[in-house]
Order: sequence, then C-alpha cells, then structure tokens
Amino acid sequence: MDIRELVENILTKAESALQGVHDSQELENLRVRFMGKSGDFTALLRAMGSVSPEERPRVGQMINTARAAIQSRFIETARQLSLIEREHALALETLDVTEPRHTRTLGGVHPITRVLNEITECFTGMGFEVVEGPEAELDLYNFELLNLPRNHPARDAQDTFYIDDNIVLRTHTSPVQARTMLQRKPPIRIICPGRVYRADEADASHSPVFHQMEGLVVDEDVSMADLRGTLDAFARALYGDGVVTRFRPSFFPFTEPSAEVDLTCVTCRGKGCRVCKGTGWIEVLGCGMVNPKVLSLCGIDPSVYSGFAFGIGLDRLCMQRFGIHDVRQLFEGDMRLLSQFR
Ligand code: 2NM
Repeated sequence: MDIRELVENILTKAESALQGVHDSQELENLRVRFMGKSGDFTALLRAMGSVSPEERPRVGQMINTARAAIQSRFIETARQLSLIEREHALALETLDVTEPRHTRTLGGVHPITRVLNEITECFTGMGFEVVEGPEAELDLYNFELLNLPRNHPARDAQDTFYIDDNIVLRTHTSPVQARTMLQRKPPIRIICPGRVYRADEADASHSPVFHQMEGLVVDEDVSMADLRGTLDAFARALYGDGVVTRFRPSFFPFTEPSAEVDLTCVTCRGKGCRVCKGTGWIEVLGCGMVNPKVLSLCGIDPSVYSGFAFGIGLDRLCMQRFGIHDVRQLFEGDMRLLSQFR
C-alpha cells in the first residue's frame, strides 16, 4: 500500500470515528489515537524514512495537509460537543420557579413568657439577678425552711402534689430563695420566675399549674420602705407613670409583717371599671419583710440582716394584659390563641 492510500485510509477512519463521537471524553480518546505520540499520524511520519528523497517533499506536504484537515475537524467537533454539553447542563439545572415552596411557620413567644420577660427586665434593671431551681422540690425547701410547719394546711395532700413522702411539685418559687440564702452571703438581690403547682380543680380562674415571679432582697438595714420603693418602681416601669401601689395588711408564714399589694387599675386609671370591679385597684402581688425565723432557718443571722420578699402571680397579670378571660387557655396550646402572638 502506498503512502497516499495510507493517508486516505486514515482520513476515512478519522471521519467516521468523528461522526460516532458522543462526548468530549470520547473525542479526546480519538485525538490521542490519531494525533498522539504513538498515534496513526506519527506512525505515518516515521514511514517517511522509506520514501525516496525525490518524493519526500510531495509526500510530506500531503501528510501535513491531511493532518491539518483532521485537526480542524477535531476542533470543529469539539466546539459542537461543548455546545451540546452546555445545553444539556443548563437543561439539568432548570428550576421551576412557579413550583409552590415549603412554607415554614414561625413560632412566637407565649403570652406568659412575654409578661415574664417584661417583668424580668424591669427587676434586672434594678440590679436583681435571675435564679432558677427544680420544679420537683424537697419538702424541706418548699415548706420546712419557709416556716410552714408539718401541720400547716398548705402541706395537705389536698392542696399539694406529692411525688413521695419527701418530694413535692413546688407550690411556689420560694424554695429557690431558700436554696440561695443557704448557698450565699448577703447582699442577695434575686428574682425567681417559674412554673408552680397546686392541687386545684381547673376552672376559668384556677389551674393546677401556673406561674410566679418571686423576689428577695437580703442585706443590712433593708426596710419596708425599700420594699415599697422597689414595688412602686416596678409598677411604673410596667404600666407607666401615675400607677401607684396600695399596701393592705395580710399574713404569710414566711414574712412578718406581710401585705397584699394593689396597683392602680390600668384599664380605667383608677376611676373604676369592669376589670377592677369598680374599685380602681387591681390586686397583683403579696409581699413582706422576711420572717426572722426563715432567715435563721436559711443560715442568715437576723440580728445582722433583714430582707423583703414578694410574689407576683404572672397568669392573672397576663390575662389582664391581653384580655384572656379563661386561665385554661394559657395552657391548652390552641393555635387560635397562640397564633395571635407570632
Ligand atoms: C409571696 C408573698 C410574700 C416570699 C417569701 C420568700 C422567702 F423565701 F424569702 F421567704 N420568698 N417569697 C413571699 C412573701 C412570697 O408570694 C405571694
């Protein structure tokens, strides 16, 4: 076979191979086969050795022309393939922007938590620190250290959820304060928010689980005037200037003296309305000077230190604030209520 025939042969083979090529990888394999170091064309050029010197220029030119022709066919094919491959990639990446997306519903802050956060901010602004404790509590901290003796009616199984003989679901957050007094030295300035439990039948105004924020200050020379000033500042911070406190004598085993505290009704600003039942006042908390017996029981010397404490019921405050008329709605998780707080 002469060289011209060989060249024709390679051209035909290359063209039919190029026709059948599917992707750039196949094309590259072909390029190596025809044009590579040990490819068909290199073999041809080697065969030039056996061509007579007179024929060499003509044959050489023929090979070069053929080589250039194939090269440009390769380049052309490469361009076609890359166009096709790009189209294909774009088709794969197509997004249907009209497809309905997954919507994620955002949660919200529960109304009780809102009121709790607001009151917390008010007291931390006055230098109080937030302390928390267990909801399942030793009888010792929940009752004994708070001057609620063994025969006290609050300790009756009728009123308190007992886990066993020594452990109850806390009936107030005062045990957190008892724990703190035992752990630290005065000055103590803390608030203790949290969930508390009493064995009540649920109705529109009672729930076996509810929320409290209690506060405690113990230091030298703490007086009833400090208590009143603190609660007045709290009332103004929460409801604005013009809201004042009214103290009425009361009784708690852990404080002496004790008081119930009313605030100016914010619905009518003291004029009298349905919310305050015409009195102009809303009852919101109980308080008093920490009973010296309680200080002693909790390891604090009552001849050196005195203190005041208060307890705020968050649920009723929350209901007044948001116009919720049944306390059970705060615990049912009904989305018709909750979605209003997103
Ligand atoms: C109240 C009312 C009055 C109170 C007392 C104490 C403690 F631990 F210091 F003795 N903590 N909270 C207290 C006092 C709570 O809630 C209506």
